[in-house]
Amino acid sequence: MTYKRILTIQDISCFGQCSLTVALPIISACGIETSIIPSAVLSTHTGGFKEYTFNDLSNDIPLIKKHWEKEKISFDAIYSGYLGNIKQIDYVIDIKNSLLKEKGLVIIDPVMGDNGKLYPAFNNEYVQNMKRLCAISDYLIPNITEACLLTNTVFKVNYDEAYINNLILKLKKIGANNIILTGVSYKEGKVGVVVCENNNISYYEHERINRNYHGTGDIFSSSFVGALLNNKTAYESSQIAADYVCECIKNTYDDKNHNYGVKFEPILYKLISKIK
Ligand code: PXL
Repeated sequence: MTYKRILTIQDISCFGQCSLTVALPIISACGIETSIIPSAVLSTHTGGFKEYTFNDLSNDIPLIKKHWEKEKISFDAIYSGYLGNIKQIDYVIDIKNSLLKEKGLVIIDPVMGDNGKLYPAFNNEYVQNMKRLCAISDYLIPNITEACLLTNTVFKVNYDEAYINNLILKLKKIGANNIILTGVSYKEGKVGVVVCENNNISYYEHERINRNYHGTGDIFSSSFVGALLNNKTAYESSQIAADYVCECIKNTYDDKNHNYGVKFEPILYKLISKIK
């Protein structure tokens, strides 16, 4: 059996069940050696908490890269999520060029916003620079908000298949290879993932659970990555990841005190059973 090594670059939100505190356990549980570069350390995520701390770790990134180059450390895949600033976008591109194995995979979740709005830390300049990172992706995993920001498209709550296909087309023009567009809903009570894999577009639809939690995008992407590196197709990986996110929301729904993230840990075994 092959044993793969991935590098994931995103922030550590010390409390809040998102970014590295979900990516590391999920990808590791999928049987992949998981190295990390924390882009920043925050006391919590930026959704719903006030006065969070933010310690930018940008200066460490080139030093870590230099050390790893000397040690001849390389990766089968690189997966980036929430980044702290524009400089870090260039660092991820640089790391891809120096530490990714030949034929290694680049998976980019262009974390910038949701529900039609940018997250508080970002601005238009960041969005413009994010396009350069998306251009080198083998797999790009935006939600509709991020897809609109990246393609200068007006965000719509109600849309049709033509609108979604146009978003996919525009993302391909930016240079993304395969696209996994999350949160696409054509019917009341349903939501799903549009997957453009090797230029074929398919759609995985499932039930919509009417509650939004932070970190579910990171859980989707991390589960997707875990499945993909276990040789599932992008469609299969999307299906597995979407089902797991639904299970995580259901596992949290009844606990009114738990609103900052989802309780993914007790049901990690459900994810693994679909992958192995
Ligand atoms: O889940 C995405 C995410 C990651 N990291 C931080 C965030 C968010 C979303 O708000 O604030 C710090």
